[in-house]
Amino acid sequence: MADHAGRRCCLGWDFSTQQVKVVAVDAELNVFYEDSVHFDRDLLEFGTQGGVHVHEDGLTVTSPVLMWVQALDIILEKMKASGFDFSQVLALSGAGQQHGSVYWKAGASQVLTSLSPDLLLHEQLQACFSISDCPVWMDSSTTAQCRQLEATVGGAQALSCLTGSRAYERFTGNQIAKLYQQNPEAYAHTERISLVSSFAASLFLGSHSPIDYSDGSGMNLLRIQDKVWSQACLGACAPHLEEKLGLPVPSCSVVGAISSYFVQRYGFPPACKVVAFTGDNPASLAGMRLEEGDIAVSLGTSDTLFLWLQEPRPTLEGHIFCNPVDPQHYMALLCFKNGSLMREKIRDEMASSSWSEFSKALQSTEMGNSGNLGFYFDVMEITPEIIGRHRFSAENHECLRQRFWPLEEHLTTETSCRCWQMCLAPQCMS
Ligand code: XUL
Repeated sequence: MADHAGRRCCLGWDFSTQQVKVVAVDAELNVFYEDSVHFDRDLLEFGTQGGVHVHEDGLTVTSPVLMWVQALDIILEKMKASGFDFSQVLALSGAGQQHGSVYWKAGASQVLTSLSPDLLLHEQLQACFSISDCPVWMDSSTTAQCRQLEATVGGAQALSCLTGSRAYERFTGNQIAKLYQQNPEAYAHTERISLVSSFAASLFLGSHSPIDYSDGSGMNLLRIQDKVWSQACLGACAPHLEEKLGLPVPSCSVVGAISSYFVQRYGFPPACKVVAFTGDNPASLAGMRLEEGDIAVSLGTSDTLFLWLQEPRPTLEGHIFCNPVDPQHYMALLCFKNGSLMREKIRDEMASSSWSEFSKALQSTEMGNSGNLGFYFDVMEITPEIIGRHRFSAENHECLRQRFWPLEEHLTTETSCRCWQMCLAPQCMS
């Protein structure tokens, strides 16, 4: 028996881009158990890189939904094998990468409520999804749908005032619109659309778990002031969308008790509560106990900067989400796509895959690198919308520019110019 037997606890789950992770926390908030499954390393059969598949167009990015389910099976089995005392788990909740969407096929809820404890989840949920590859936050293939949505509600600023953000390619409403336009049959056969967070909660709940206000704010569909779906936005994206999304709930809601599958297979107590899962950034704001005036920077697969806000003033750059801790308040977020994967790539290319070599190279030049600057965007960046590697000398001359055709063609003249100005490229300042 593990040494934590009899220790009451809560479980926290993280369904992020590259892994699924669990922590067990006791009443004094001590983390006494941690485990993770890394998609690329531990689930080789799905062939992901960084947890995703980047499609040939360079813009479409997806992850297999059954990979996420199987990762959960693996962790739970590891916990069981290590003697983890599931009977002491009072409640669980979790976080998911934001914006990604899961499409449950008609009949899925029936399967969820009648799972056999003798089989693993992924063995029973094979036929439950109308599409096997889910669009995730790294996707930037929905520019046409974004422009349609903005046009419907009176422009980018109007959409931002309504939903907290202008239309962004990765935001779920635009992804749903693309699915509806390109694969109307799959859309018609979908009984429920979840975010990655509410999908993960649904597995534990044994039924469709609602989307929470905070993660729901990353869809371009939720009216962030009154926390209801915007009929105008729903109508612009796809028909019958409201019934496929269900009603959104506050992020701290208890959505129900754990499903009998987990009670019977792993020994969870039947009264174990499932608290709504939310997006990874809102969860970080809550977990870091941010207060008004604090700013947090998170360096991960995506780099983000976020803060607690009382009064939202949505603009054309960045996002306002409903606050996960206090539903009367808000949070602001900036997201950068070229985060840790980009840093690791440069480390591998320039410093023999070693951070200590990388640090040595950094220390070999004076701080500030004599004014020489480099910007590295191997995938289409979100803030600002730009791609390519750009290096500038102290005199503001571009010394090296690696272009990324055909993706650069995707940039409109207006956004390219805005990006160039941010990079201080002399040729664009004229
Ligand atoms: C936030 C965003 C990313 C994902 C990554 O808007 O797109 O930070 O949440 O997990």
